[in-house]
Amino acid sequence: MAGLRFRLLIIGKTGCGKTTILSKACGEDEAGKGSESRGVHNIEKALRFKNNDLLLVHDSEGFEAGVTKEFAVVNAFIERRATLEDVSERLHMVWYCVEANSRPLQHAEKEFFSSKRPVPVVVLITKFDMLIQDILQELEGEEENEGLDDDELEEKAAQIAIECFDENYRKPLEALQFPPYAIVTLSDTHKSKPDDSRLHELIKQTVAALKSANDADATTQKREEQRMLGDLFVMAQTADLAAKVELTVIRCMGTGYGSLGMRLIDKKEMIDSWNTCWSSWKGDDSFTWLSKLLQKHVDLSPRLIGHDASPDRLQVQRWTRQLEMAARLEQTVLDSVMIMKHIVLLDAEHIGERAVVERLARWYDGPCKTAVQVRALLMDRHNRNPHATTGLDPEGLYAIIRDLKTEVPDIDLSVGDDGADASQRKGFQAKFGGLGIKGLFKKKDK
Ligand SMILES: Nc1nc2c(ncn2[C@@H]2O[C@H](COP(=O)(O)OP(=O)(O)OP(=O)(O)O)[C@@H](O)[C@H]2O)c(=O)[nH]1
Ligand SMILES: [Mg+2]
Repeated sequence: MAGLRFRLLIIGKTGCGKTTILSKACGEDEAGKGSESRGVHNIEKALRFKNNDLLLVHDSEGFEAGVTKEFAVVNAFIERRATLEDVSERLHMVWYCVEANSRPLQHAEKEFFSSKRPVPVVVLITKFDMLIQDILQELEGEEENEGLDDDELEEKAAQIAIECFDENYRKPLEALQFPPYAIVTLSDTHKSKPDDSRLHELIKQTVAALKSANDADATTQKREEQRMLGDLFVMAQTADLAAKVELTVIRCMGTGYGSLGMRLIDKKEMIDSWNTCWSSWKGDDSFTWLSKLLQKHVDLSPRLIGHDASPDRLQVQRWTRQLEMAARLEQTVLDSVMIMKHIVLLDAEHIGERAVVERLARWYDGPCKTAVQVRALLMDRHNRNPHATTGLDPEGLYAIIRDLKTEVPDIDLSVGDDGADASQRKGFQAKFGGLGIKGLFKKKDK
């Protein structure tokens, strides 16, 4: 996969929210133009993103209704790009954006989905929050709603918006000759901390669309290629951390169970799966440094299941030897991804601050409650079947940490003499949201 970039085309009318979605799902536009260059795009010129070497995005040229020139440009682009033999030049995915409103499906959509496309397409119904707002305003003016309080009114509006989506978009789109793989509604994408923008659903459906793009008679090589593209997209996207965690667990376990023993997991493989988070480090010895740091606080930690000094040593002695080895490997995988998750939440821009990362890893290995929980969950699973000779499958292993809440470090992670700088502080706040980050930026003791 080395050097390969995921190539995405995003189309939709001017102002429907394309640039905003890209800023959340792909990172910051390298040219830093944001929404300034609205409406004017050259579809051939791929956008790149800061600290993200895995993604190229083509933006449509103010794609408007049906038979216009732009429609022909987009069509020709897809036809040519999506059928290229060379996977690095090929178009891998189309996001077709439609702004939510109460109008029925437009001619452009009907036309677009009336021909077979040689590439998976997902429809994004954007600004769904605005549709709800419009409906809410109408409801507020209606006599029959006078007895409802604000929450009840909002709930009613949301319900009507979903019905409207079903009638105006989902059903008509699904009835077209070559419907999109999936239709995802997006809300409040422009807000820095939306309650639920559903961007993670967009990531999930995009990956599913890639994996399902094979015909029944697709060759093994083709299937493998699509699977690889799905993984590449998960690494490249910046909107769904859980997807990165899952992929990392699966990839680590894929290489881990071949020969049980005191084998350590492949840290490079693991760090690679978080690629966008580390790309700003490229070119120096960061990978080696991070690998060693993880080994020290994971593979060589006395927290490891089966350690002589651990209080549940007796329980583990009832297990088969193979199960003990498997459980230890599982714990190293989960500990590593949990540390990585915390590092990412620190803010990718500042991962270069080694002192901060090291302090965080030490915290995980010490007072962090998540680490204790991970170990307890694994112990519980295996105590149920101590005679097993194999450990958990990757999905089962991921399920152990899927619902764990992110624990915010309550230690001093500040950098430099004056504590964290303002931009780092902002990064933490954006990522951790309202999780109570007080105490993160205590000034360093002099
Ligand atoms: N209410 C609401 N507004 C949004 C949402 N997403 C984007 N916007 C706003 O819509 C406006 C247009 O968004 P852009 O992302 O620039 O749209 P675009 O499709 O890239 O537009 P062009 O580049 O001109 O084609 C901006 O003012 C955004 O803040 C959303 O989910 N809800
Ligand atoms: Mg734009």
